[in-house]
Amino acid sequence: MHRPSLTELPAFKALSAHHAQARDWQMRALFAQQPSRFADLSLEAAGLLLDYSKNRVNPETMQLLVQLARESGLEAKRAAMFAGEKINATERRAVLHTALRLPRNASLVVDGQDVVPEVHAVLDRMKSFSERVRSGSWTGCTGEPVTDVVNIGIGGSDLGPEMACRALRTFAHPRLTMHFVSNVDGHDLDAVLSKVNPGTTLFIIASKTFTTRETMMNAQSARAWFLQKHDEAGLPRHFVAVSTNTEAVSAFGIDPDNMFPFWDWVGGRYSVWSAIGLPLVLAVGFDAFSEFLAGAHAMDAHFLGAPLERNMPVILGMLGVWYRNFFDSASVSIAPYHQDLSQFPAYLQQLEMESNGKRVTSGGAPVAVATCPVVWGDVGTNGQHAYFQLLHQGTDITPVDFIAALRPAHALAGHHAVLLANCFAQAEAFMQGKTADEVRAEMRAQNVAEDRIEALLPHRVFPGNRPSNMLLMDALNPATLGALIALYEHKTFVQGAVWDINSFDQWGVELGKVLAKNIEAELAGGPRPDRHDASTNALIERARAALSG
Ligand code: G6Q
Repeated sequence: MHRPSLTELPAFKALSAHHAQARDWQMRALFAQQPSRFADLSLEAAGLLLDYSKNRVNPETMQLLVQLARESGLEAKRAAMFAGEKINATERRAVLHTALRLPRNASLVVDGQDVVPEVHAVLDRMKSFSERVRSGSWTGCTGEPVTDVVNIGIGGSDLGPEMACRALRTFAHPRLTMHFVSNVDGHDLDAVLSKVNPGTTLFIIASKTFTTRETMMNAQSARAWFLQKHDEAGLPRHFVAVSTNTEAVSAFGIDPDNMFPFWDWVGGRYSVWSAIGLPLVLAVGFDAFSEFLAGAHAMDAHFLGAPLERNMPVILGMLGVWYRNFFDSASVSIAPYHQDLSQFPAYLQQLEMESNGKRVTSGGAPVAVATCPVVWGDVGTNGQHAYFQLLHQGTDITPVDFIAALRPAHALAGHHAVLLANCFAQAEAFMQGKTADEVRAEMRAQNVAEDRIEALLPHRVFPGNRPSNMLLMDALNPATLGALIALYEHKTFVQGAVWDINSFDQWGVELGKVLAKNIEAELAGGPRPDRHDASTNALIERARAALSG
């Protein structure tokens, strides 16, 4: 699909001109002029409310942003993705995480084959396996039920299930403790192995390719650890695999009957909905996992069907484009006011930055504008006592996405109202700021001397006018979590479509992998390394000495 460079599109030019005025707008004034601003600039879908009224936009801005989405070919690209066209052109793959959440009675024919029955056949296997583990009828080699599940995987084979298991911890089976090991750093695996009992531990080796260095090394070490206590005959009760590579799974020694497959059209960072979600199914049960899929499917239906003007992923994505490309905001902060979403910023880091951290268009030309901002954040209220200072009074404008649930999943009196009060107050403070007159009045009321007031004034003024979105759900549950993740997946898609980049490959991770392999061989001994730069040679020398000593 060829299209003109982004900066040549009429809506982009119109937005550039529009921005020349918009950059001076004050949101305080926009709220004063438009009493219906909340009603006008908020919408609900799939159990989520998005309030985007605290942004530096007016109706014309929103109309131009939607026009830009249209001129970027978003609608055709969206249709191509949902239809299973090979939109990941550099890897010649379809991108069909949305097919993983289609109901059983749907149909989606790709390359002459309906993928929905295959998807549900694997779901059925995940269901029966999880029921056996949860009920205790699946026992370890000593005859005892499983108490601990260790997922060994990295990147897309780790971040999704780990984030989701934490998010839904209040729905989890009381007997099962979930662990996630990803890092090749042995401290990661060691910390888990030192806590669990081999006779009651189930390892899930999760790797799409089943060749990833970190995962294979951790899997081999876990196997060796198991074999120190039990014999080979016990392995099938304790090791299962999630992969697309049956041969490599068998070669590792895992029975293909204990392998849960998925397909090359599921990208790693979009794979929590596939068998990669097995830890989540074990933790919360198949019914809850089905609700998780249904929540995502509801967001898919909204993204496909709602007019662009009332389309949550489109609005979220285009507001991001507005700040990235017109205000030069280099980062975006994610602030979940929900402790159970503590891993959500890390999850989004991979989702957005691996997808849209690209510098060439799908046609291979340099992108004319800045692409993915840095995504970062942590739970509220913790962030307030750390880096929110920079968000309030630093020199950059960093848009913030607040995420909160109206109802808690705990019974501790009072906490939730304090949490929500802080969440809403921060968004209000970012928008309102505090003017010099307000600071003066406040300090005079406290009888502070005039010279002291003037000295402190610049430090105590908050510029305000800092944008944020508020995402609210009734409660964090499998369905709303599914919808939330799918919302950000589609937001990422929208931005990739506007920037005309391939959001589904990740060539940038390759170079370091290859170099690490070379250095690994050098660290293992052999001739002294002299083929690197002076710095790398010297570092390798030091490590060689330490490792051999
Ligand atoms: C995600 C990436 C990457 C991948 C890991 C693990 O989109 O491709 O994070 O998920 O490198 O790969 P395997 O599942 O093949 O081990």
